[in-house]
Amino acid sequence: MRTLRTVSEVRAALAEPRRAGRSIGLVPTMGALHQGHVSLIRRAREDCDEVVVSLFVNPAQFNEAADLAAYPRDEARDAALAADAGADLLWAPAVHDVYPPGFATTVHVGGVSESLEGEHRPGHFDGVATVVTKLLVAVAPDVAYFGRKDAQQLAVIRRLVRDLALPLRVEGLPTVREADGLALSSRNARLSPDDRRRALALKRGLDAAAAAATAGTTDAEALRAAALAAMREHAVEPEYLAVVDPDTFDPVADVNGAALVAVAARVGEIRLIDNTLIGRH
Ligand code: PAJ
Repeated sequence: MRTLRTVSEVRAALAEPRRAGRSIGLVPTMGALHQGHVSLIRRAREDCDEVVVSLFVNPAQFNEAADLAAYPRDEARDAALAADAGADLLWAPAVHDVYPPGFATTVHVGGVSESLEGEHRPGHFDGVATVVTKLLVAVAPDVAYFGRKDAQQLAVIRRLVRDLALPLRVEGLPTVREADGLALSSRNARLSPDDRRRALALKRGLDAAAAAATAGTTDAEALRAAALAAMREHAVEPEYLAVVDPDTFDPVADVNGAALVAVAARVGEIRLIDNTLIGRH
């Protein structure tokens, strides 16, 4: 596996494989790789001839300076994990490679980016959409891989790719979890032992909503109430807890097709998100 820094290096490295008709898969990450990231890289390895993993802690998508400062960084460890999972190229640019002096462009995806994460993290999805556009344009992959753990991000990226008619397929892969159900996240390492136990509130809340849906409840308020009660058993209050359409992220009042239950909560200092699909899907 080779490590590259600049957009020109990436273009040069992919020119020959592209000429030879080899398929290219891209897995965008911010590093601190865990088994969730590894599942995306492995899938790209199965599907594609050339696997590119990008590693860039994107300042533009952090709406809290402290969160950006505390974000774990260990390129050597990430490089070893990416290579082991089957990556051919690791693109780990510096901030000035992605945002050279005078950079003045923002990609804004309307609609789907406005609720939930968009409301609670102002500017976050503009930062995500801008950097992902830059990664997609530089690598020009046939397939790009994202996790359903960040369901709204996935919906924003699908909208972006459709709206700009970018010639690639977007794959959304299932959330990888710890044995007890906690969704893997680079931020989990920063939970204290007590908060690690309380962090289960999110999954337990989602499970309660899913169980109520399976038992026949379709009213979103009743589903939310079931989830809230389960979360409170762990002494966690959600920042938001919503039943939404999985494509538009508009609220759903009565679930009669597929719906997504999405939750965000602060556990100690750490902000966590999770979601689950309910209904017919
Ligand atoms: P990051 O948080 O590093 O996540 C990179 C990819 O891994 C995302 O597509 C995310 O949804 C996926 N992922 C994270 N945890 C997962 C889990 N437990 N199971 C399955 N997949 C998981 O998301 C970002 O980086 C950034 O916003 C990025 C898209 C790279 C743009 O900067």
